[in-house]
Amino acid sequence: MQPWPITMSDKSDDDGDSSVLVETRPKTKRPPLYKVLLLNDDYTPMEFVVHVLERFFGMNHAQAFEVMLTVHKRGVAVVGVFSHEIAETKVGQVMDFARRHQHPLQCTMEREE
Ligand code: TYC
Repeated sequence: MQPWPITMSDKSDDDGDSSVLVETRPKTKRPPLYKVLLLNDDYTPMEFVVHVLERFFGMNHAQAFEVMLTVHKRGVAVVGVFSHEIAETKVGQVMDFARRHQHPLQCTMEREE
């Protein structure tokens, strides 16, 4: 009859080593993230940019207005950080929406270091 709980001395692996459960370095790396950048231009209306930021980047009106002004003043701003696939989708959505409305608004992505 076995007593409970089973102790190490019951197990066949009790060979005296002291680091059986040491974890090794994981060989999986986190996937890189990508910054989505919005660029300033002289023609796209401010309200259109605010709408883009609300529609595609989930910002409220105040946040969107502030980010739009940052791009307007500084020339460029990061409007979000995403996986490669999501970043590509956002860039595509913005570029397509701007083109359909005949605005020269530019949106790009850049790998985050
Ligand atoms: N500079 C534009 C204007 O004065 C506004 C603007 C802001 C355009 C941000 C693009 O990404 C942009 N109408």
